[in-house]
Amino acid sequence: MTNTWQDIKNANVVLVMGGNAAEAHPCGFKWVIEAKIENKAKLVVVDPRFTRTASVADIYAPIRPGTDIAFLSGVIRYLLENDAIQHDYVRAYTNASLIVKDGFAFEDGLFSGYNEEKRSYDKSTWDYELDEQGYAKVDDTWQHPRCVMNLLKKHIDRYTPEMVSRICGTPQDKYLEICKLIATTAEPAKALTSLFALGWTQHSIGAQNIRTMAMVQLLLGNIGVAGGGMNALRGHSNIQGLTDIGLLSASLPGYMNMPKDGEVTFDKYMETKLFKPLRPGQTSFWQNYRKFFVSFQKAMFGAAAKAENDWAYDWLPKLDVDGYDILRAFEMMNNGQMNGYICQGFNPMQAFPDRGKIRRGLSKLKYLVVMDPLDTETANFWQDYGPQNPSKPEDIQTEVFQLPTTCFAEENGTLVNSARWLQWHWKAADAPGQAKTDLWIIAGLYNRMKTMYAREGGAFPDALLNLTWNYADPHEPEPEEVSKEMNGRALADVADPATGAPLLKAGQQLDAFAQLRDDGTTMSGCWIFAGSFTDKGNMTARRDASDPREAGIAPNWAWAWPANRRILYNRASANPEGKAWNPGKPVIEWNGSKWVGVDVPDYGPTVKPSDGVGPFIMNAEGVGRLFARTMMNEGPFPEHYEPFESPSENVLHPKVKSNPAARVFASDRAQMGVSSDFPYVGTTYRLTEHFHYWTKHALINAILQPEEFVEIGEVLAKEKGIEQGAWVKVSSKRGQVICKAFVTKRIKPLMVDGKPTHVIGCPIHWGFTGVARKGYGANTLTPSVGDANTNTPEFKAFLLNIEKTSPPPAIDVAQGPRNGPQKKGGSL
Ligand SMILES: Nc1nc2c(c(=O)[nH]1)N[C@H]1C(S)=C(S)[C@@H](COP(=O)(O)OP(=O)(O)OC[C@H]3O[C@@H](n4cnc5c(=O)[nH]c(N)nc54)[C@H](O)[C@@H]3O)O[C@H]1N2
Ligand SMILES: Nc1nc2c(c(=O)[nH]1)N[C@H]1C(S)=C(S)[C@@H](COP(=O)(O)OP(=O)(O)OC[C@H]3O[C@@H](n4cnc5c(=O)[nH]c(N)nc54)[C@H](O)[C@@H]3O)O[C@H]1N2
Ligand SMILES: [Mo]
Repeated sequence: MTNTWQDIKNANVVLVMGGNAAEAHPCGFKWVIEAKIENKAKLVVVDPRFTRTASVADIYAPIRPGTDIAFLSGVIRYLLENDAIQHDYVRAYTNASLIVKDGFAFEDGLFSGYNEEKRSYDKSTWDYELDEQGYAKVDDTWQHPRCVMNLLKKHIDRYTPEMVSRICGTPQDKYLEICKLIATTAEPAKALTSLFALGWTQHSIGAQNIRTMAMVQLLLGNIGVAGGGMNALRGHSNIQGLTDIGLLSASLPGYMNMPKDGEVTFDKYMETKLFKPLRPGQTSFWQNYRKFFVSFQKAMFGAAAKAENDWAYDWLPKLDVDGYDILRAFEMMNNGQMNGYICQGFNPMQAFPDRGKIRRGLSKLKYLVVMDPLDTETANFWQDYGPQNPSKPEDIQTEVFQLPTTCFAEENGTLVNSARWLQWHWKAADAPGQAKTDLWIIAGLYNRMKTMYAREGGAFPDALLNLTWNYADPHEPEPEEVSKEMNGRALADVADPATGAPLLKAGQQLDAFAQLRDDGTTMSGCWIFAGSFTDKGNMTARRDASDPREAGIAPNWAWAWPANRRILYNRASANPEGKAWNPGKPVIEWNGSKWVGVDVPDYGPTVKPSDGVGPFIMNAEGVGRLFARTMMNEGPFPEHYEPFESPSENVLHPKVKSNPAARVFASDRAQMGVSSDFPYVGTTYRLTEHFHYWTKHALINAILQPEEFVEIGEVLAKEKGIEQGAWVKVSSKRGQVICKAFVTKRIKPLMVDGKPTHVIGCPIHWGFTGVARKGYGANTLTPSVGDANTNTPEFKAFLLNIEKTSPPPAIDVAQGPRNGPQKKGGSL
């Protein structure tokens, strides 16, 4: 989230599109209700299904899964055509006036620079025209045909209301009603908040869905202000923390990049990191990259990371591909290129697409380690045989090690929530049985490997042997110790570079990332967390809920990265002179000598409004990007592409149907179905009553939602002769699920390009372990194709068929895997 949960109450319009907050975020959703009641906010919901969120909406519109870019591009067209943009904001705080290079082009669905063989772009034309000093050229009058504003107008011109309705199946009157309401927030004192989750991310054009909305928000002047923002409602309680500390395979902590194998030296690596400002006087904050990186290396390798060895740069792994994401890992397993796999708190048999492929991959491993408090489908993958899985358990040679762990309630630690708050939690109970903490297990693995390397040597012992491991008990580090390490501390006395005055004493915990140094005198495991655990104490354990100005900012509750800032880009809440756009809800303002307000300002108190420093301090141009330069892999502007499996042609450019840069392996392409065999659109989602694949192990949840089902509309049910509760066979090119049909009024056929299109909804929660009835799992059906930027699988739009069928033979709930052998227990 750029903003916070509490801040939602400040919105005038709440747009829930690409998610179902009332069901997936029921606690946070109270702030939407608060906005409706206290702030007279209007709630708009755009979802293929009429959800519980939709049930309290002022306007609900249906949409065909995978077509949000067309819808939102249409919104941009509407805003520009009706002059409903916040002009002063757009001029001062976006790149609308910057001039793009000659040579940039878009034709027949492709941007300039496409390489069909590699399925990727040479992005060199997707950039600004520079002047002699290396600054982007500007035309404030918006006359230049290649200024971003004019290119944008041209690009979105095709998305007329007729075209939007033709692609999305959304009735035109509903769509225009929504455009009109969204447009009201172009007023400086009005804000719209965008709440989204997987309905936008889980597509082959997922990241561009979100970008399109970010562009809408920039045009409306809704970023950085109270009640505005782009608010990703995140999933697991600590999934924000997962990305923050660099657990994605191509990242290092704090959103730094893992080195690539071409970056053979530290200097070469740094060449692409220090973004020189693209406009005069801009902050371009990543210029501090070296400080963050060197401090990270000092946290990793301590005294062994020295200037002479380039801070042990050589000890970091180098990527030979874009990243070892999960789709790639399973592709490699299937190709026999991966021997072992450690699943820590991960159940890919349930969670990843094309379950047949997941199972085949796991079957080829030599060993599989599962660290989990529960007995998962992944740990038992070898049991899941039957009609869809020809291999028998005795034919699978994979050795499975199950290491039972504690769960969050059985240990101390922090969770980072969607609002970027690090919140400490306290252990509530001892773990049962032989369960051990993840820290104990990882420490055990590390200590054993270190001993083996020290004793026997090995191909590359340096990184392992030099890893910092200064914990009081090396066999079980305390969460507090790890948190302090993430925050970072001074390794020597540090002086203020400007005045020479002493700033930090050796050993002192850092108060802020501004104190980080690139000379080896500071260390920090994750620079954005600097300030979370200082010598004053554990800031994440703070529980003061007071909110002095009722602004929706409780500055002393937990700690938010960066710098305890609650609203990102909050400089944009004030006009270029430093006065709040919305005097009723100011965030920060210039009082003549400094920045004051309810939140921690974006940058230092001495930066005057007249200095002209833009609010988007991470960007080299200092402004928000309507044209995304070289950032995205499929284009600097968003474009509508069909899902990889879709019943519709791409009416904008039939030759380029789907995202030309999306991640798809050849073997997966062969597994794509066509609409003549699979005529309906499938989508998958969660239910309030279950949390993923855990709660089927809990009796109460298993009683609330006992068994697998799919939802279909009444029209389709009638066409196919399927009664309420009938057994159906739901199939895709990759597999089939036999479950009950739930016939509902909440899913209606959509008229897409003149044809009725039916959506089949598949909740995701059932499998073959736990106490709920056994199910196949929705990912038996889903395709293995990933977004071009994030590799997030396309779980939300694919092709299905559905037929009435007789009950499957093994529905006795006391049996084990539906397709598998008898197993004791597991009855409801
Ligand atoms: N009770 C419960 N809560 C949870 C979870 C859980 O398992 N159970 N899981 C947590 C996790 S990990 C996550 S990531 C979040 C996910 O939170 P959400 O993303 O809100 O959850 P989903 O149920 O996947 O809902 C996605 C919604 O998007 C809609 N949708 C599908 N395709 C499209 C599309 O193309 N366009 C639009 N506009 N909408 C579309 C679906 O109909 C559905 O209503 O939930 C978290 N909260
Ligand atoms: N078709 C389809 N597929 C989806 C989705 C969808 O919408 N549609 N959503 C996707 C999303 S957003 C997500 S997040 C994934 C979720 O996929 P997973 O994260 O794989 O699923 P979970 O069941 O949430 O969690 C995995 C395991 O973590 C264990 N665990 C809990 N606490 C701890 C702990 O402290 N330590 C350890 N070691 N283990 C622990 C749980 O017992 C559980 O078995 O599913 C994805 N798959
Ligand atoms: Mo998630």
